[in-house]
Amino acid sequence: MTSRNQQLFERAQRHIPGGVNSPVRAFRSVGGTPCFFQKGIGPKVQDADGKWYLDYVGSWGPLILGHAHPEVIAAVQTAAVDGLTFGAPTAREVDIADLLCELVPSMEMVRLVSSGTEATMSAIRLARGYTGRDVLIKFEGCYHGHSDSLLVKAGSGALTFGNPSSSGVPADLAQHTMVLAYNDPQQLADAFAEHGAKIAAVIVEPVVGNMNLIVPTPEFLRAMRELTAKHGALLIFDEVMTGFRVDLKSAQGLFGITPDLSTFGKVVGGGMPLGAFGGKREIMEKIAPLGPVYQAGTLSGNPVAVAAGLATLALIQQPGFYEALTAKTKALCEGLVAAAKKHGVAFAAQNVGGMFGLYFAEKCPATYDEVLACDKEAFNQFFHAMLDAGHYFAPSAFEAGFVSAAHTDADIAATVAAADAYFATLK
Ligand code: KE4
Repeated sequence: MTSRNQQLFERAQRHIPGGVNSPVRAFRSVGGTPCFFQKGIGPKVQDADGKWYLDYVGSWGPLILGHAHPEVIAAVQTAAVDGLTFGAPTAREVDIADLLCELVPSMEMVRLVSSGTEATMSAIRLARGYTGRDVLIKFEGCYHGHSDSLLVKAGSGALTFGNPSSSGVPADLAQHTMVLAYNDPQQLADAFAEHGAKIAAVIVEPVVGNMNLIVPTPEFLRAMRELTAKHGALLIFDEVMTGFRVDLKSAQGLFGITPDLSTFGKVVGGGMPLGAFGGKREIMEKIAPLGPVYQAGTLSGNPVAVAAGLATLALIQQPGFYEALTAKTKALCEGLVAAAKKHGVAFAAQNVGGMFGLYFAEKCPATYDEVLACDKEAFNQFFHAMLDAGHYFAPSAFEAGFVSAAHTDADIAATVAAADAYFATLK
């Protein structure tokens, strides 16, 4: 008997490419039929067959409070009954702009958009407009959304310019993007030595969540701050995933690095379509209608999305919120590592605040190449065993995972116990 998930997936593929509205959801990396979810409550989601799972994806990061938090739902309902959108300024946008600039001291001004992709695309255009330069540096394994300049893979040589990593991206646009190795300060220094005067910006995930989780070395972060300042390039911290996820101060506060521009998404909208980019006033004043860098959006600053964001940002400021979230995420990682060790399984895990990485390897990777060396097939088997047991992890060995404030210690213990039972079968 085909499951409801299978029926829906078959039907979905008739009119939606791959049956999904975002590729990673299709389970192509792990195999099998994707889950179609119909309900979420706190740390749990229910699929179309009525099966419940403890959710460690949380919609890829936004749901730091868990699913359907009553105060967030109430805020959305209150806003929605007054109208869904006006295409005109609203008081709520002023409120969230004030709050974001208070919570992120490096931001003196902020512009709201509807996704992380829009945030990074706009920040890059702004950096190019502000500096009058074209070259963008990104790092292999980092993902910043799907705007053309970011869908670029490393060039043939170390310091050569990039080639498209997607069809439809013009080669002569990709040529303006240089893709370097994450956590390699020397290579970054060499790039600036050779091309410094042409570099508009460096964009970086200050904790990587898109090649599994990779933690930056202090030397790497310091190098990018010093080199961009020295050569008149802008440092863009893409905090779409790390923003309000790793700490209330985001990654920039956690690491003590002040970027020139920051981008946000996910948590900032509490599960509704909201992104933002911001930074120093003298840079942001280049944005239309004040300045020559055009940027716009029909639903930018949407009042219903902003209401969800404001409710979320209020709740995460509660005393002890990040201490508790970090402790639970750490307990998950330590519990999984201890269970794997007990059964002689090569496994490592680490967390930064409320995001974590799981690796079938002897130790946590620190570079893209080390991530590629992890046992992807072992992860895929783990993924499906845990899914069958009712624990939903990211359907890819190259994604980070997320814990929410709604996960209880008992939920974490139940997931560790399920993993222990699975690891025992590997002996
Ligand atoms: P969105 O356009 O998906 O809102 O944000 C793009 C983006 C930008 N920057 C970072 C650091 C991101 O992680 C993302 C999006 N993250 C992925 C998860 N790997 C979203 C999931 C998906 O693509 O479906």
